[in-house]
Amino acid sequence: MEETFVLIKPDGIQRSMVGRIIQRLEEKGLKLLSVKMMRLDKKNVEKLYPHLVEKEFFPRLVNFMVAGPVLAMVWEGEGAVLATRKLLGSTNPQEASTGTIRGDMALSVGANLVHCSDSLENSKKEIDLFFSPGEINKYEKSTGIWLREEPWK
Ligand code: IDP
Ligand code: MG
Repeated sequence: MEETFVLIKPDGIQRSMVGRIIQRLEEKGLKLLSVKMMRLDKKNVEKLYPHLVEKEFFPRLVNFMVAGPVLAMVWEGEGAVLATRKLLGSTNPQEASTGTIRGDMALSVGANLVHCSDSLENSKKEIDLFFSPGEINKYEKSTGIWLREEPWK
């Protein structure tokens, strides 16, 4: 089972999209293991986006990410990292397919509602940035077996 890190950005909170975003992830069959509302600072954003710190737009990205509270979450499921990337859609909402969260609910690359990890390796790093091991709730769901092809096994 994979775990992935998902963060609803300040625009998602301000636009009251929290419920809808969580619903999409739940509908897919992913399981919520932890959730934390917080206010990011510049250091958090640098650690979340180390590959972008040299970009011309990075100062704007920081300003945006610290502009209001965010919702950090850990989700679990089979192939959870790629499944969540696909649910979110392309980085630029203008290019994201209809049916994806960014494709359906956003218009601008600078305000694309939600972050998720892009690899299993990065998911572990990002979860560690925001959660301690004791904050991750591992538990069984009675419906979980029906997400598998052979639930009786
Ligand atoms: P991702 O969020 O789809 O993983 P990344 O390339 O990791 O995409 O970029 C992180 C975030 O930085 C994006 O979600 C977006 O908010 C912002 N970003 C990326 N590229 C641009 C850009 O060209 N202009 C403005 N913001 C950008
Ligand atoms: Mg990324």
